Parts: sequence; structure tokens; C-alpha cells
Amino acid sequence: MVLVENVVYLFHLLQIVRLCLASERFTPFSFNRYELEDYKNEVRDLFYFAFDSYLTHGYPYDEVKPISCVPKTRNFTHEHDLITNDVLGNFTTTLVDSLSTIAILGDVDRFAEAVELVDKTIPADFSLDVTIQVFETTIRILGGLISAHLYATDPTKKVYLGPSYNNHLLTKAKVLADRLLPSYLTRTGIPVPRINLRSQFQKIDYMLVSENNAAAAASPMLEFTMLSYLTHDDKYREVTAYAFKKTWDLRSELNLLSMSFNPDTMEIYHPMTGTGASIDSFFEYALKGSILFDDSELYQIWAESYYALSIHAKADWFFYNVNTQSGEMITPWIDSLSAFFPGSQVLDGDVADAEMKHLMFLKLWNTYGGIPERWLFSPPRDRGRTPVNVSNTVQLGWYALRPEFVESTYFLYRATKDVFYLNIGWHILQDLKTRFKFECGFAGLQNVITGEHQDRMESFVLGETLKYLYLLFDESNELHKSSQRNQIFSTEAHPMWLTPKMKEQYNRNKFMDHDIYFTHLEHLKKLSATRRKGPPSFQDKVLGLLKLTLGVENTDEELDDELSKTLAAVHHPRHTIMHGTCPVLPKDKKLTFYHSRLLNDFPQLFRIDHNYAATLIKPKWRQNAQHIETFPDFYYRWYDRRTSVSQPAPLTASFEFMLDSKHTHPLPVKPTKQGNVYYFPTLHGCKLRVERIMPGLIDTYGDYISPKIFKSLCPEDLNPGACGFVQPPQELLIMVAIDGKQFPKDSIFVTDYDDLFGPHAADMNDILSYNKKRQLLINCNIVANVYVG
Ligand code: DMJ
Repeated sequence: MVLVENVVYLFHLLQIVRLCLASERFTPFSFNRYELEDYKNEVRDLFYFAFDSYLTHGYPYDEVKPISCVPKTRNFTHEHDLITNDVLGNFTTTLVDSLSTIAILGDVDRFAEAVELVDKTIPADFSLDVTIQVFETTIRILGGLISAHLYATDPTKKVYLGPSYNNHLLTKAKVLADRLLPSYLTRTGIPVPRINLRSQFQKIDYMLVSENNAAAAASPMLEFTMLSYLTHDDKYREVTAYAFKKTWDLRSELNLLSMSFNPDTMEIYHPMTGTGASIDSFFEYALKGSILFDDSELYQIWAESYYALSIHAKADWFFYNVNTQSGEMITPWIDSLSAFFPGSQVLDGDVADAEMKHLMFLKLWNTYGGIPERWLFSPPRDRGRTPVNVSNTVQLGWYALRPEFVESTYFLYRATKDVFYLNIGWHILQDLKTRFKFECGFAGLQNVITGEHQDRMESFVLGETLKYLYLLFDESNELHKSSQRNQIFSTEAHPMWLTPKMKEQYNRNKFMDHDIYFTHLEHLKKLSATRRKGPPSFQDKVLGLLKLTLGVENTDEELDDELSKTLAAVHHPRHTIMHGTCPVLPKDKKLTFYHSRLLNDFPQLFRIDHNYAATLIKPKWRQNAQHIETFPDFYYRWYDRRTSVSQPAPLTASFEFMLDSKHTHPLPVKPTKQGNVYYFPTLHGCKLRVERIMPGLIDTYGDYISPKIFKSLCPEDLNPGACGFVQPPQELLIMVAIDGKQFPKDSIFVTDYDDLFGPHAADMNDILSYNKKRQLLINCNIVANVYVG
């Protein structure tokens, strides 16, 4: 008994020592490796908290409700509840979507347990009577199974399962893919959006299959091609790659791809494009597919589509939705899903623009405490009649803890190593711990306007949001150290890679059975060969454009020359070389690790706040929320006041005045200086700028104004006789500039009594006075840093 007590005592002692050591290892916001390690571990704990809650209260259903602690299931009674049923196929979605996060945590025991649980729970033949969305099932379930299989079978990974693993994840992936593949048997080869895993189309209304979107129709190509590499059965790649290209064929003359169309007739329902919902992963997978499979055709599609977006849909701070035919803006909003795009820009090497686009989402987070599903960047049309307010600028108000903002933050951090992004991660971590954590998981916001939560935790919270946050802090993750060049995160953040051996085996062994898919593809190819040619090629279009710009006199050789220069610029990643998931900046860009370029060298850091002040309206519950980039503990550590060009715009009012213009001395007046004290023999004839400061505002120097300075004032110090103060004032004046020259923060000015109050200054006496501390008063307002000597 004594022994046990001693052991317990020793254990507690060790814990205390460990805690003391831990807290001394870093001061917050130093972002040293101990600090990052702590945050990483906190994220891991949050992940397991929610994952275990799911296992206890949600499993074997698809999700757990984080507030009420009950399973979130398919809507078994109303099959047409698409919002629920598209995603929840009753196949333990949260479990499968979490597998690769556990793998990334490197926890082999938990990984083995979870992999076994999948085996026990999901029926081997996937014969589930559920109508689901092909896209959602592909990215969450098929992708989750494939990625976990890659981890389980890769001896270089911490969670390698060795011979005890019987490939059942891959077997399941194949069975599932076979159940999804009939959705591609359309007249165009573009898939219908939904299928019943057991009965295919028998129970499905035409309504449920007559409209698909660009992201959903094209994206399965990546997971299915990966499956071909793993099984050597090439039908998965052939069928879905054909659909990807067919979807791209739907683009307009401007190379803009409409979001919504009929998969069977290719009728376009709406000629709108953008970077968010319904088209997001089309772009993402053109680029990522090109990296994973060394596919130059896919890169060409990415380059052409990105180029077209840059010409027609790009503003400084975001991409907006445009008409695919005219290139004109259609909607004045951006959506939460488009926050992924800076991550893809980083992968392609366009880091500078990615930084700008990502900042927009930071400002949205500052304002709404999450990213509203849809936010209006310009005031509603009937401006003037209805006042602009938070309700009419947030069009869709929920924030389901989507991962895209943290995903882009992660990519930007890997590319720049700017602590700015670690600071964002830290804030998201705090928000997860304090604002989004409930008894059984994490609940996003039902409405950013009211701050009300939603009792739902979609599987991507564990599959993506927490994964990217963990990886942000995990400098030494095996993914970051990998020299693998064919490696990406799927759109659901499932890591996928191809080794040279896998490629070689696939190329040697691949086959395609002469089955229904083969016949179907042959038929489609024949059909399209006989149809009229599709839109002109990119090359034709660039040539056309150049002819217009250069004039018809140019010889064909000149044009060819120009054309190859233009194409060279478009087709090749501009700034970075890929290495696995981490772009490497070229050597000539000198980067200091842990420097914050954005905070110090980016003059437009606060431009969005100014430009979009009319529609970035804080809801009431966010009124006192601090902005992430100017959070004092971070800001003061990393902002370099000597050199920075980025500082918060002052929120104070300043005004300039002259005491009189009949000066009797030469200008400019030269003060004598001692430390931070400037003695001015006279202020007459000088142009004085004073700033009106109040606690909580940002001053001329970009600093938050602390209430401390006000607390130090007491009524007796004031000048009851002349000005009748009863309470210390709520605002003060500070002299900040004289004759247009701004003085350093905390400067003190001493001036001459006779100059201000002597006989020749009699005309000033009803404006100027001074208090017991001899601080100057202007119209009874204390100028706190000017003393009458
Ligand atoms: C995820 O399922 C994927 O990231 C998808 O590409 C978009 N939607 C969700 C997350 O928001």
C-alpha cells in the first residue's frame, strides 16, 4: 500500500515538474519548437476527444451530434432529404474520414484499432440500400479507405501495419468504386450525381440525377485513378479521366467552365463560374492530379482555367462569380468553400496572390468568428432604401467548421514560414477550445449573425480541419520530410502518393477488361469523333488574341515566337518547385525562418478593413472580439516598429491647428532634446497636430490605447477652478506632430510658460490653461504629453 502511495506521489511530482518545465520552455507567440509541440499536442487531444465521443455516442452511424450527444443518422424516412442523405450513407463516415488523421498523428495502435473497426462494421459487399452522392462518397469514403491503405502498407510510415493487415481497405475501396461506377454510364460519359449503392437507379427520381456540377462530375477522377494504380485495373482511371476532360469541354470560348449542367445532355443550366461551391475541386484536382500522376494534360487544364479566372474573375482580394460567356460579374458575393483556393495557388507557386486572397478570409474570421457560407462584398442593390446591416450582407450565415481557411493557412505557412500563419492557427485552436467545443465534439455556427451553434459535426471536422491545424504545428511530420514528388492531399485532406515502384508496377501490369465500361467508352469516343469539333484549343485562342493585340501585319514566325513565350509563362509553375506537399521557394528569395513578412513588409495588411468597411459588419456578439493579426501579444512581439510598413490604420481623430501666425521668431523652431523629452522655446507659429485618444482605439502609431493612462488621472490633478472637472475625462489629447513631422511614440514636450501665458499671449488665454500637473489644456481638454515649463 505504501509503495503504491509512493508511486502515485512520485507520479504527481513528475507531472508538476513536467508542467513547470513545459511552461518555462516558451513564452507564448515565440513560436519556438516547444511551443509548436504543445499546440500540436493540444490539437491531437482535441481530435481524440471528438473521435472518442463519436465512437461512444455516434458509431456505428455516420456522425455524432456534438451538443446532444446522439448519433446523426441518415434520414431514413425522407429519402429526399438531400442535405443529409447525400453525405450520410450509413457507412460510418466519421470513422472512415478520420483514418488518415490518425495515421498523420502517427499513432499505430489507434490506427490499427480503427482499421479493424472499419473491417467489422462496413459490409464487405457495400450492398447498402442508400442513395448517396457519388462525389461526396468518393472523397470521404473511397478517398479515406485508399489513403489509410497507403499508410497501412508503406513500411516507411509510423502506422505501417505489416503482414497482419490483409488489404481489406483496398478490397472495400474496390467494391465501393464498382458500385459507384455505373453512374458514368450516361450518353456523355459525365456521371449523374447520385446512385443507390444496392439498386443503382431503380429507386431514383429523374430529378435527383438530372443536374450535376463541375466539381462533382470531374473530381472522382483523382481517387479512381489512384485506385487504378493500386489495383492495376485501368477502368477506374479511363472512365473518370474521360469524364474530367468531357466536363472541361463544357467550357466557354473564354475558357470559363459553367458550374451546373445536365450530365446526360450537356445542357448548361447556368452560365456562371467562380472558385467556390460547385466548381472548387475541379480546379484543385486539375492541379493536384497533374502532380500526383505526372499528368501534363491535367496541368494544362489547370493553367488554362486559372489563367481564364485571372483575366475575368480576379479582384485584388478574391475571385468572384462571372458569366462564362461574357466574363461579366454575376454575383457580388464570395463563399466559404472558395477559401481553399489560396492553397492551390501556393501549390502552383503563386504565393504572393495567395497571400492576398487568404487575407480576405482572415478578415471574415475577424468579423464573424468563422467564415459565413456566403458573404456580400458590396452592399445589397437596394442600397438607400434598406440600410446596410449585418443581416443583409451575410446571405448564408452558417459556418460548419469547414476546413478551407485553415487548409490555406497551412499551405501558406509551409511555403513562407511566416509566423503570421502560426498566429492564425493559434487563434483557431483557441476558438476550437472555447467557442466550438461541446460535450461530444465540435459544433460550428448555425448563424454567424447571432452566434447560435449547430448541433452537427460533419466528418470533415476530424478529417480535415483538425488535420490541417495539427500539421500546421507539426514541423517534423513525416509528410513534411518526405522527398516523394508525387504526393498530394485529396480535396478531403487524405494524403495520397505514388512511389516509383508503384508507378512502375502499374505501367507494367495495367489492364482493362472488355466489359461494359470498355464498350461504353469506345462508343463515346466514336461518337465524339463524328461530332463537330469542340471549342478552339487554348493555342488557337492565344494566337487569336495575339493577332488582335499585335496587328495582322505580324508574320507567322513572330506570332509563333510570341505564342511560345506566352505559353511558356502560362504553362509552367512560376515561383516554386514541388516537393511532395511543400512548395520550395527558389533560393534567391531570402527567407528568415519565423519572420513575419506580412506583418512588417506588406503595406496593404489593413486595406481590406478599409475597402470593405461597408459590408464587413461585426455582429453584436463579436463587438469586443480582437482581430487576429493585431492581437496584442502577437503583434507586439513580431511587429517591428522601426521598419514596418504595416500598421493598423488609426481609429482616432486628429486635428491640426496653429496658436497664431504672427510669429516673431525664425521657423522652423528647433527643439532641444533629452531622451524622449523635447523642449520647445516657443510653439507660436508652429503647426501642431494633436490626436484625440480613447481606450480601445488604435492610435497614430498603430497601437491599442490602453486604459492605464486614464486610470492614472485623478480629478484633483485637473483644474477644478478653470474647467470644472468632476470625473477624470474619458478622452485625452496627445501631441503627435509639429510642422508635419511626426514624433516618436511616448514623446514628451515641454514648452515655455511665458510663450503660452505671458503678456504677449493674452489673446490665447481663454483657450489655453494648464492643470496641477502642468499639463497643457486646450479648451479644457488635457494634452497629456505637453507640459508647461
Ligand atoms: C469537404 O468535404 C471537402 O473539402 C470538399 O472538397 C468541400 N467540402 C467539404 C469541406 O468544406
